[in-house]
Amino acid sequence: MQQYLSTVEDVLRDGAYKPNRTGVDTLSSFSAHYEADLADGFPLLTTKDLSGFRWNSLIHELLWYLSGEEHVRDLSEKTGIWDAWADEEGRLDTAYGRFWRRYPVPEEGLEGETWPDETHRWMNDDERTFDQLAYVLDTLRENPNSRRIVVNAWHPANATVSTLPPCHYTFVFNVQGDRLNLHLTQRSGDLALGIPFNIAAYSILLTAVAQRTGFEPGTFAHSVVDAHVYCGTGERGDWYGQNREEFAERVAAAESSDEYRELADWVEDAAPAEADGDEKKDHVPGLLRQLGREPREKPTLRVADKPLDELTFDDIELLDYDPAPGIEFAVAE
Ligand code: THF
Repeated sequence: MQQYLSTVEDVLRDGAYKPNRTGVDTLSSFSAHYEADLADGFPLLTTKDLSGFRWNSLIHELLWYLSGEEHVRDLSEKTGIWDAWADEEGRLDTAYGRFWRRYPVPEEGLEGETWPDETHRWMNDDERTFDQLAYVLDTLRENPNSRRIVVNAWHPANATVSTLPPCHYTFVFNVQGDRLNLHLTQRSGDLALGIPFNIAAYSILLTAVAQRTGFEPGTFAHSVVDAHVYCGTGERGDWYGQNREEFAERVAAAESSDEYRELADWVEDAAPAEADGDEKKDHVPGLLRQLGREPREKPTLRVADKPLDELTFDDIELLDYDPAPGIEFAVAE
């Protein structure tokens, strides 16, 4: 996906050096936007291998969103990618599915407000929660021209106490002709790790929802407010701040894959070594090597034709995927 590589290049060249709560510094840009037309194929990155254990993690993460669970107890048996943010009982506020499937509804509102009662169509039985995904599927079937087909994972009050409020916090479905489009807004995006998973997961969701409502999968559009590349802890991270201009100039000058590789080697040589335990938290050299790779033919996605709530791992198939080798990045917590 060329648009992904351009975004990474933009952030490495123009991004501001920005330390943050994780202790792993970043190069960060405001407002990245790109689109992928699913009619051209499934936009899984081909410039690094996302099959095998990475595909396993990203599919189980999506199935977990769909499940509505507010804990990682079952997800943890399949992948550890969410474990760092859960409490001892496995609970976490960023459990997207909790908001997608069970968004809290007040008992009673202030004067002048209206809220659904328990018998309302999309309210879940026995709890004051609302199933946003059921609302989406029904509305696409009954009133496809609606401009209110919004799913919201952001709860302002919860966000102030949560250890990690949702990053990709709202998405909107939009019908044009026979095409169903999805626009995702993300407040914060880790370009090396999270974003490739998000592109894949929401493209699968768009495909599955389109199939179930009689539309062709259309465009996946992604807006990322703070798009960043993690560049390491301690002196390693500081180095990018101190050498911001020279590094930016070198990124701007690199064009061929050999030049990107040389630049990655220069960074590895010039920047202080990562501390023990912090290896690969600097994503810059890996992304520079990735920038030197040509995107390949897009793979094909096949999703079995059954209700969303019955989808399992084997129902989501990846065909004709021929990626470049995988790249190892460590996650900032
Ligand atoms: N925090 C940070 N710093 N980056 C993120 O991408 C991120 N997430 C979630 C919550 N906080 C975040 C967690 N999602 C990987 C992928 C997604 C994650 C966390 C980690 C990861 O390490 N991926 C590896 C494969 C690891 C595996 O499969 O075990 C990779 O190479 O892709 C954004 O949603």
